[in-house]
Amino acid sequence: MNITKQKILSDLKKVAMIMFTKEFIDTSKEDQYEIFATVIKGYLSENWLKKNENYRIGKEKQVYYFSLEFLLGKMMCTNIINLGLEDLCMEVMDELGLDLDEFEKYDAEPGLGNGGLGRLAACFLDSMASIGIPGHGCGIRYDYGLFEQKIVNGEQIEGPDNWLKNGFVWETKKSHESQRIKFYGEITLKETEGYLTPIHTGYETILAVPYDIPVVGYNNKVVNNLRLWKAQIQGNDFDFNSFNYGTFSELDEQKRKAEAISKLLYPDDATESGRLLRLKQEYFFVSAGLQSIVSYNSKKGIRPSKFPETFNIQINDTHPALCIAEFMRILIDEKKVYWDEAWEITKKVMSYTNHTILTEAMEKWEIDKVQKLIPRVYMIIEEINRRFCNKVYQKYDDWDRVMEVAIIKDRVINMAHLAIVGSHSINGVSKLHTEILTKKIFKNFYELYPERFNNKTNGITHRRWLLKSNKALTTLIDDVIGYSWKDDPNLLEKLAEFSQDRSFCKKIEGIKLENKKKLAKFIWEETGIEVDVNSIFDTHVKRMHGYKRQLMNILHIIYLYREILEDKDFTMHPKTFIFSAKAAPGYYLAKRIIKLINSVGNLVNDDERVNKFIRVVFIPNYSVSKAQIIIPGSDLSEQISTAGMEASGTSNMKFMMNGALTIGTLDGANVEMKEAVGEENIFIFGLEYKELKEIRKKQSYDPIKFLETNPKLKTVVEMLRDGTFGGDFSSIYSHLIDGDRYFVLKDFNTYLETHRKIDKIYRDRDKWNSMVVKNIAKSGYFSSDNTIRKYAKEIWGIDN
Ligand code: 26V
Repeated sequence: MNITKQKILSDLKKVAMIMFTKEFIDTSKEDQYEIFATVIKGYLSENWLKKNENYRIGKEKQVYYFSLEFLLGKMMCTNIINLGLEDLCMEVMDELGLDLDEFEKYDAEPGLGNGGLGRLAACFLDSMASIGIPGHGCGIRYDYGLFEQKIVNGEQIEGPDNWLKNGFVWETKKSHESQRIKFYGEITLKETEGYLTPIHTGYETILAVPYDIPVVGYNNKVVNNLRLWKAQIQGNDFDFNSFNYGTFSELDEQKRKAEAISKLLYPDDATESGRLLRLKQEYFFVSAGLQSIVSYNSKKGIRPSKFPETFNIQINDTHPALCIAEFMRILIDEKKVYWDEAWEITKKVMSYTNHTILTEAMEKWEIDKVQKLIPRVYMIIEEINRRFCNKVYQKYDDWDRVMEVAIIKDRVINMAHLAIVGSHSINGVSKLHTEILTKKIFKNFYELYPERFNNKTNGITHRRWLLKSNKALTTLIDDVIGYSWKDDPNLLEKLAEFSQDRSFCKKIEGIKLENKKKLAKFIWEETGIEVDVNSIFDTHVKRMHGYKRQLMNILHIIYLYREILEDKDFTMHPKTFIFSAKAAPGYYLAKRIIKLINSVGNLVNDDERVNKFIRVVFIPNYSVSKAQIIIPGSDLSEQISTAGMEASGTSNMKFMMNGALTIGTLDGANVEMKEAVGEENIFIFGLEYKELKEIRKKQSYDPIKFLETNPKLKTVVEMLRDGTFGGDFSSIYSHLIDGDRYFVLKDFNTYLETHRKIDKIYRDRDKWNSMVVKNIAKSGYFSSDNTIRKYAKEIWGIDN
């Protein structure tokens, strides 16, 4: 299709007429957005429809990425960029006197994820399409995404994220491809023709209706599919023959119950993890996705034995781990494959990615719940466990050993164990994380199946995180090294030659300043706080969690506050500390830290003796679109988790790509960032994983004793309970001195020193700029295109 300015203009006219029976220019701004987005959707639809041909389904291996979360962010602009229509659309907007940025405000934001894991899934979809891998997403179409955060009196208040309220242009409902999901009931096994056939009676059926979202590849005519399932009651229409008010209200109740399944995304939270509705969600989308994949392949005449050559299923964390048992169920009960063959097929098809080593985040389900909700699937899990345990027993002749790896123990199912036993590949998301998996968390499994374990360091898509979010930097890079880096971000490396080129470095500095101005304006609009664009923008944005140590950052700010007040000769380059973070609704400590940041902020920002040096800003309701403004406008990226606890981190890579320097611990992908850019171009501090391991083993960390030798820090900590900040922060105080498992105080001094070092280097503008350029140059290594190529080759058996 040849798209020209004229064509877009005439399509806008046509679509306006069809949708609103009006001339385009006579419609409202919001309607104009919808018309425009519909026209763009039309352009991509041709290739979307053709995807089957493109990929020669049945001949080329397909990948299905199963994930409970896809944190997509707004899609209009990235679709335009990937379709190669950016310049043309700009021209059209100019001609019509319109503004694309204004249109973007009306673009719905699917925030269907909690944080890193969901955003990674979105970056992976973008990369699979862009490098031409037939990879599709499978998830849930939640009516409500992650809660909306408001800050009232410095505290987090949660509200619903009604992201669908004005519709979502990019999706297409595919009712005719709906699937039936069975819950509850009883199973009896009946022997017929040599097979044990399960007879399922008394079950409830929920209808899973698919909504497809196009995933547009970058300039390559590929459009993949993200399929999100919505839960509905079966048979939407009422039976008017048997209609009476009694059955009507019963139906209403059933409808409400059924639709609850896809009502909302759970905020990751230990207290929520045991909820039945969450388990229902997991089985719901796993079953819908697998049934649709199998029925599609069966219709194409592909036999189960050929499934491993035809498709691969990537399990994103343990949330879709029921895939293993459900796939077995389909193969055995519906396709009549014998157990042993079905098991071999399952293992070849499935692969599992682990995203956390935090024990409280490891999914476990009580067998009573599973047995009741999905009785047949439970029987299969039991059988998988029985066979696996027998094998392990045969190998070690030691029941203790068996119990360490058992899938079912103490009447709970360990979902990670199920995922490992049923997959041919298990991967961590950074070198350090994978090492911890094989040496510690899954050590016993590594001994059993060393060949299954591998590392795939996370990545980010430069299309959203540079081309879209930092247009000025994109253009400058084009001018200096040409355009080819956009297809191959590894070529950003060419920028390294310019790290000593003063005029180039000044341009980089100029772009940063412009982005800081945009961010400053945004901060003003969001918080009413005025910030100085010449100060260092020091940014800490991610979920609020103990291990991410926002607390260490705010303690450092309190420390500076005191120094400024007490030391007449105090000086530093002014700094603006920027935070944005959502806390899980039931995570009390995290919520208190939000309150503390806001309270300290009020004190600092209102005190003229202090605010000439430091200011503190908390931007409410962190989201993908806010990240797209915050990250390009930052100078310093805070990646200060307790070593060993952040599996990878991905915002670290986004900041790097946008020319912010990192202050970080040797944790997750920071380790590899240091390797890539060299230790002189990153600010690493703090205890390493192995050192912390020793401290834990010897139990040699005593915060109270530690504070005795650090009087200044002690005063800071005491301020948490002496009323300086208004509220009661004694819970944070107690957390810090009662053997804090995140070692905040232990790493504090080196953190402080590193900030002092940064202060000095920042004043040497040439040095700083040259470090910035080196970081941008090496950031291409962390492109998710690289990551996906490795998944394709080493896990999915696809050579691209
Ligand atoms: C889950 C939970 C649930 C229970 C309460 C506490 C808690 C804390 C963390 C989590 C994490 C869930 C998995 C996750 O999002 N992991 C993140 O995955 C990213 C992509 O691989 C990775 O970059 C982050 O380091 C990792 O935390």
